[in-house]
Amino acid sequence: IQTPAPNLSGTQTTSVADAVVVGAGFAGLYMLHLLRDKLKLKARVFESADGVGGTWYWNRYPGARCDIPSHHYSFSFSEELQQEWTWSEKYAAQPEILEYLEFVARKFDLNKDISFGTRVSSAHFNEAEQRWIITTDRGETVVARYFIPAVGTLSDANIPKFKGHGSFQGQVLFTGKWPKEGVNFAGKRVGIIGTGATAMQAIPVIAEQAAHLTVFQRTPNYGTPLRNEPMDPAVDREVKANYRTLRQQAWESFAGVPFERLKPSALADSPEERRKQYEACWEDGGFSLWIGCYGDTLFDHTANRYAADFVREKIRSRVKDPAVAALLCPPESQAYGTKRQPCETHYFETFNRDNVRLVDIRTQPIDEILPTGLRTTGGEHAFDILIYATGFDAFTGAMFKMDIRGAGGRPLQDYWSAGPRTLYGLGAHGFPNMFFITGPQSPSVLFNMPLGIEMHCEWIADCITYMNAHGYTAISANTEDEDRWIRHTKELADATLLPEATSWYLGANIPGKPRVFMVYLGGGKHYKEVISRCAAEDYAGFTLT
Ligand code: FAD
Ligand code: N01
Repeated sequence: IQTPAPNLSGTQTTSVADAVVVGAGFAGLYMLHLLRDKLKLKARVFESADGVGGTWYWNRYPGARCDIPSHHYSFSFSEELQQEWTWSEKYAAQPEILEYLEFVARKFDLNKDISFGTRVSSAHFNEAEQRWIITTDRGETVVARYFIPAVGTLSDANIPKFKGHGSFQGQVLFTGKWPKEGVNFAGKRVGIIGTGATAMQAIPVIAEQAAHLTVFQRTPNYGTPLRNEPMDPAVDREVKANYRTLRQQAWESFAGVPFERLKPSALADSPEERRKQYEACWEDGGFSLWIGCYGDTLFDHTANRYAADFVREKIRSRVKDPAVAALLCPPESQAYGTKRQPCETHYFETFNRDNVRLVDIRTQPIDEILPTGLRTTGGEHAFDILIYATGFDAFTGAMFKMDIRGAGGRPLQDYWSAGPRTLYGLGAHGFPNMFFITGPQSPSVLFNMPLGIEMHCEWIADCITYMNAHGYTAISANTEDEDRWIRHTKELADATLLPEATSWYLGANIPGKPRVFMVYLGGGKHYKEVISRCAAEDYAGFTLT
């Protein structure tokens, strides 16, 4: 299929493509493979990093690893790939996941169509030509029919600007932009701000290497053990012999990972049965206690409190100093698992070490960053290295870093000023031919992401195939269908306890961001049925022209 060069007065056209994809993580890589190798389109990918990997390129902090088993946290689209690649651990660490994605890029010869070290600065829709005009920070302009920002939901760093920001004279690090060459902590005093999933992975490893580590905690977290282990070759053989069934089970599950122990309700069990079930899930590790234990943990306050009490009891049993344990225990007012459940390895035991100190910045907030460290309202803390493990401006951060303008020159930032508006997390009204991958209002971050990414990339590829076959040049979501989907997403979220938390799911971690629950909670299986039906009904809910 040839895209004719458009005649755009006043626009410097340096190249033409059928599609431009932004980002070369799981999403950008698979999207490129489908567009180029299945649809035979000319696709260009731009990636600001100098290599593939996305999350796994940037997050090189000590302890970084996935918390969905590697056999699941991987592409399923190629049986050959599944058989060829062997994971060394149950939960792969960052270097291995990066190696895997580099392997995928080599295997499918993807690098030749990716421009690395290139940031997309803007994407404007030209209505007359029905094309996107995409510009990069290297001065390149590409004109394309389709614009697919695969920029990641968790890729835009949230670095709080405390008073004195920038004045620290030692080394400053952000976990999501960790230096490639690594960091030597030997003999160093380190301060780390944040106790989310990232910090919980990094803290135990850094504590073993540094002379001293000060942890600044605003909100304690219900971490549970990951229980990583070397890959048992027998397990690997078994999985590879039955991969199809395993993936099918994943699709049948709520979050894209099957859990064998899941029971409907914690309220239906006696206290003895409940304890047995909690202990078994605790021993399983990973997300078992969170979403693989009782179906009502995230729906019912009483069921949630049973689980929360259980985790608090475990924290107290792991931390020797009762005062420190009390600080590490989330209060009863904070429901269990309504912030994303962090999986940890010796996190709580780390606070038994002599070289680790926990500072509660909820009661004594950070006052100022100093050249030598920082000052809280309780006193000064000196260190050589300051780490921000303060998370991401999720979903919209990376999108808004680009100047995206749809029909009529309307900025996406304006259209989404009260929170993201999408149909199925795939497209937005007035932004024709722009597709999101794991966008807001899709299962996205509450689903096994490589599988969710595959589902979206395949839907997009099928949609483009359909448009070409029927001679359509543009597709855009209908406003009323967006309204319906947004309402439905909100209703589902409101039926759970999740919107109670001040989490990044709601944008609550970013000052001034609208508080809108951005994840579709109807489960991956149901969601897949919804978007498949939409496609089967000639993309009902979208207008094709
Ligand atoms: P990303 O991997 O974020 O890739 C987006 C890419 O877009 C980046 O490389 C970025 O540089 C590039 N980009 C952004 N803006 C621009 C621009 N303007 N111009 C050019 N390039 C741009 N999910 C799970 O399901 N299970 C897990 O166990 C899990 N573990 C995680 C651990 C960590 C530490 C983090 C941060 C996330 C984790 N996630 C996990 C979520 C993870 O982000 C996804 O699983 C997946 O890697 C996302 O892939 P992606 O391609 O959509 O986005
Ligand atoms: O980010 P977070 P993350 N002053 O936002 C604190 C995935 N992931 O990078 O809770 C003081 O969860 C903030 O405090 P509070 C996973 O989806 C997966 O840890 O807002 N503190 C919190 O403690 C995860 O959910 C893995 O009170 C401030 C921390 O910084 C997502 O990525 C591993 C602050 C940020 O926690 C994000 O996790 C890592 C301020 N102004 C990440 N601002 C796996 O295991 C923020 N904080 C697979």
